[in-house]
Amino acid sequence: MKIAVIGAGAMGSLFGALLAEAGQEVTLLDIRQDHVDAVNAEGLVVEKEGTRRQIRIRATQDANSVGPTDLCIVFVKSTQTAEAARTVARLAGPSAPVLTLQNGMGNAEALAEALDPIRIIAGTTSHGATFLGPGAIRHAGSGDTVIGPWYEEGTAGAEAVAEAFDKAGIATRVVAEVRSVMWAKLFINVGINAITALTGIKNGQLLDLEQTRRLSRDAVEEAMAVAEARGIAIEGDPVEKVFQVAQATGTNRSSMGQDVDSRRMTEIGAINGFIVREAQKVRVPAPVNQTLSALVETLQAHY
Ligand code: KPL
Repeated sequence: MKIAVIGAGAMGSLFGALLAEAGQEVTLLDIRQDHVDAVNAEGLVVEKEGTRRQIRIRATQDANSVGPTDLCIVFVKSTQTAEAARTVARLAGPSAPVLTLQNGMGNAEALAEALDPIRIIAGTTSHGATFLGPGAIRHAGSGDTVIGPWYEEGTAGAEAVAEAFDKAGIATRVVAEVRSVMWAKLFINVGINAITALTGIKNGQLLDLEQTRRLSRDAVEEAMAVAEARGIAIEGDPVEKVFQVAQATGTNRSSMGQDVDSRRMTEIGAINGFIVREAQKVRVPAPVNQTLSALVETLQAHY
């Protein structure tokens, strides 16, 4: 399968490398020249639990040199999805599926504005990865990947993608109703990302103090009220799940924490900011998410 990964940060590079290692014809498309040059020169270095693999994979900054592809996987930051959608429209085969596994909400919608919506597959992944520098990532932990069609009734396109992922060691489940899975992941990001980004702590440290536990719980409960008002099915106890993920990824900095540390724009608008906008639509109060959003926006405005 000819695959393009749009956005080769930690997660895009990881998925691309695992698929390339399994024999797929993968190209990483990224704007960072130093990363592209390093990957082309030496392969992508993947560190995992003290081991180090060097995986041969093609990388480029030039979308015109890539297509037509059988599958595009979008991994850019949510702030860049609209632009990525235009790139995908140029390089993907006319009916090729387009998969988003990005954090936050609004990405599938942005892709669906530029591309035939029935091609779009959305999902979540709980693999952990950190960008170490040009040409190198750390695979911090394996997790589940869940995907499903964004609009279409059938799951045929998603099944083919899941098969390729499974062969690459990326355990993947296909569901018919992907929106509630994406909300479940959103609750996790709502409860962890902004708080860790603002305070400089690691995910696990969120559990150490009653103050951060309460903030996290309040933010997630507001998000749950919004989800309920939108008719989204909520499974299990999302607050408990947030605490479990914080524990399981305890030594990691969240992706938003890493963004703030490196003075990059964050995905706040697709996470707590998304909750604030949805809350306004359904007239549910969301003061904690509003405050977290305002603080992260202020922080990044003053880099
Ligand atoms: O998805 C994540 C992120 O950092 O964006 C979590 C699950 C919080 C892991 O760090």
